[in-house]
Amino acid sequence: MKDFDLSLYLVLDPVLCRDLGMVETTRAAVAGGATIIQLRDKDASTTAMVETGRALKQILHGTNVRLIVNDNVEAAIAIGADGLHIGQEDMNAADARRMIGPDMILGLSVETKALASAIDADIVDYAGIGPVFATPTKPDHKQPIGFEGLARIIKLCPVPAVAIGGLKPEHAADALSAGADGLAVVSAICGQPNPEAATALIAKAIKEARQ
Ligand code: TZP
Ligand code: MG
Repeated sequence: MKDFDLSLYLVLDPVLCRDLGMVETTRAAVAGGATIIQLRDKDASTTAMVETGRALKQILHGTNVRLIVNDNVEAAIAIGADGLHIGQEDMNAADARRMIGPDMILGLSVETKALASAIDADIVDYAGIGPVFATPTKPDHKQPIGFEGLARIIKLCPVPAVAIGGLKPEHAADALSAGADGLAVVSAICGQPNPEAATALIAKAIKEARQ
């Protein structure tokens, strides 16, 4: 069993993080209680991804916080990241698994019940499910599913799931009740005046929702 904690999953956005930067935002988020970090930078070259990824890896060294790289298999491998996250339009999960080998974590974005049912738990380690709400952070996102849709999709999902899309601290209880193992957020942390405090608020909400 792979060791990763989806509770508070920070997905980095280079534009929202422009003031503090993705590396310092990650440092703050880890101090605030983030449990897993995704480097997501759609426009970066592989070289730039690798450079940022290595800096992130240094920050995460000695913590239990895992580093996941979005889409770019080459960068994920070069960084020595803990995992790769792919969307439905990126690459076939089986092909991704062959490229990254058996030990790296593989995450897959899932927007529908059919896609959740199609997951092979021998290939994919977790699913990112959403968007729960419409969000300006991902302008091309699919139809929002709400917490009811989230619950219906998670029921059919054979792997741990993290909810994403417009999530704020006040959504922790609903996301967890729907069966999610955690909340994935971008704008609730990236670009916040105090990312550490913003992360701590979400961590607290998750902790309270679990009690
Ligand atoms: N995938 C589905 S929604 C989304 C991604 C990457 C963006 C979520 O951003 P935010 O700011 O947490 O709504
Ligand atoms: Mg993608």
